[in-house]
Amino acid sequence: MTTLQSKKWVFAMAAAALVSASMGCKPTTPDAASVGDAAERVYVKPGTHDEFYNIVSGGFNGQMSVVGLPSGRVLRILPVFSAHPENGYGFSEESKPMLNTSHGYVPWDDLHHISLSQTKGEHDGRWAFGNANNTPRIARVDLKSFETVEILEIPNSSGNHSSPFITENTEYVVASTRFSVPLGGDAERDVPINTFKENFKGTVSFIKVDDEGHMSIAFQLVTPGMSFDLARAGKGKSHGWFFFSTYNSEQAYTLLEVNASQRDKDFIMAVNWKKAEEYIAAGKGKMTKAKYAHNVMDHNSHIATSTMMEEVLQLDPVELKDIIYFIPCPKSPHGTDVDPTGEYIVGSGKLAALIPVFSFTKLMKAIEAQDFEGEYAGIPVVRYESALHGEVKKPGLGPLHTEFDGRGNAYTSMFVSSEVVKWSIETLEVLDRAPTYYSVGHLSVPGGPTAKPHGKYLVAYNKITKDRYLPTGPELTQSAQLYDISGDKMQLLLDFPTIGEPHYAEAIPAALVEPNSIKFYKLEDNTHPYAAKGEGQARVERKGKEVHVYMTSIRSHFSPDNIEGVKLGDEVYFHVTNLEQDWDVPHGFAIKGANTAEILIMPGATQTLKWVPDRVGVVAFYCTDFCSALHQEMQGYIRVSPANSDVELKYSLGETGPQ
Ligand code: K7E
Ligand code: CUA
Repeated sequence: MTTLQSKKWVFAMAAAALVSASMGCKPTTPDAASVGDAAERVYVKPGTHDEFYNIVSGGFNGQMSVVGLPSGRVLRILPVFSAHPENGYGFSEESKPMLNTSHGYVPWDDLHHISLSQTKGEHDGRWAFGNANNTPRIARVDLKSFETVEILEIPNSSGNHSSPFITENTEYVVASTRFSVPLGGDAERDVPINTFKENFKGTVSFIKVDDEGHMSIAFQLVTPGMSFDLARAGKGKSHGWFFFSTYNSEQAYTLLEVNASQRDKDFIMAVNWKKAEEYIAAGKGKMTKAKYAHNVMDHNSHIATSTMMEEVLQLDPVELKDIIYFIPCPKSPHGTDVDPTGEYIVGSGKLAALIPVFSFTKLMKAIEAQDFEGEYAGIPVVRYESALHGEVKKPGLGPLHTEFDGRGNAYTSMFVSSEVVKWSIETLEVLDRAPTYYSVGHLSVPGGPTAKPHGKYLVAYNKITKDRYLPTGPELTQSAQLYDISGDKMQLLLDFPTIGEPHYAEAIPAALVEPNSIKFYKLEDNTHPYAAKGEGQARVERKGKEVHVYMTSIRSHFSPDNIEGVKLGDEVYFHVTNLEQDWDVPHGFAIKGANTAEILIMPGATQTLKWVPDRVGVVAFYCTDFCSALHQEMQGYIRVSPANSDVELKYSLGETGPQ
């Protein structure tokens, strides 16, 4: 970027700020803490820990990252929907089934939103859920091991954006479709695109989460064809309801940037899921054919299995009254967010010049009084004014997402005017605004989406970085910014780079997660069929063309480390068991010519690398993780002979031949 372009950019940002100023709210420069003061507030002394875990979506990288707050240090990258070169996720034979779908193996997806499990509306530190947008799925990460342990594909969905938002006792996570498409069998799906209005439908799936965390699709609502964008569960008084933002109520199927911005208002869809449960209990709803994968990682064997599911229960909310209602919401709402009390529902219309705040109490009264302004595709539309608590006037440009601090304040991100705007939920007055650098997307306050936010900090995840860091070619790291929100004025404390492109993130007090963190897997609980639980069990077995190496690793050798009798045409499976029973001692395994990858084996676990030798010779393998002073000695050799050779299969450790 030239200086000139960079100046232009700065000018554009200034112009955006001016526009918002001319709208009647003065932008303030951040009430910046003095440098020394800010540095002290984010400084985490060597040897001490951060106060919060920030679980951050990676967007187009399909991962989550774990960041410490307030330091902004990246602690870990968690592979979820993408194969990961750091630990072999998606490459090892054990983990490959995690990325299986009804379309086959999908090694890369797009993860936008995080939901942490809750009990009674508060974080409980058990699981983090994430959504795959492109091949619709929901994943569950166990916060004891920080591993992806379950992935459920969502059938009849296309673009799983409005997902995986969660109810206050983790009864359900939801997944709704961004793109409406024709549903049903081949004949129903093979229709002209311009028959959108007649043939295209949306779906909203409610996924049951049981006490162990296991997910299953409880039911799917088939909705009018439109786009679902985001969602939040009711809580407290609105428990039992769920709110979804929608756009493209125009039902456009081409040039959406124009054609889906025609109507003055789209909708927030209110779903009474307790009502849906009543209908199901009364035997309503229809089992329909659907093909979707359910993948589970077994905790003891560390082997994932993928099961293809065949049906899903669907409900038609046009026919089954009182499950859904529409609330008009200005101009293509993006975020819809529910305040900690559950009374207020905030709609953020990306193209709107105000932020409407709806009242759950008023919504219930309006529904009871049938105070409707009409119907949309057979669903009642509540009168806007009847459900409205009030509007935040001239908040800024391009409102996207809102978080809460538990002290009666809301914080909304303004994508176009690049700022965070703090306002009072009760009076709807703008209280403060702070610039972001630049074009902010989601915000995260620790506990922000729960009934009891922890307040204290707010992180802004920005879409555009431009000049904030040293340039690294055409692509720059995305950028996050940490604000102190404990006082009346927001104070910018820290910029930090992110992994991938963060969309939503949640932050949870370290005290709810840290004490439960697993240090190693117990060898005695390892049920992997190819585990060697001691060097005495290390061996090599031939089964036709397959050679299975039951290998162990411990500081600082593999057993066996000399193998002969492998021939061209064989498939060699290295099943490596890490015998260590100590925290933070993984071993790695790499062998030349492996077309899959390397593997990294946690203490007590077994992982498998498949290797098909393609030439005769002696090939070295070695440990890739620096595990001891003699790590460089942690190696071995395998001899590969011609296909017709009669070298017999043998293996050893520490045996030397004639000198
Ligand atoms: Cu606003 Cu995908 Cu939640 Cu990004 S979405 S910012
Ligand atoms: Cu094991 Cu290095």
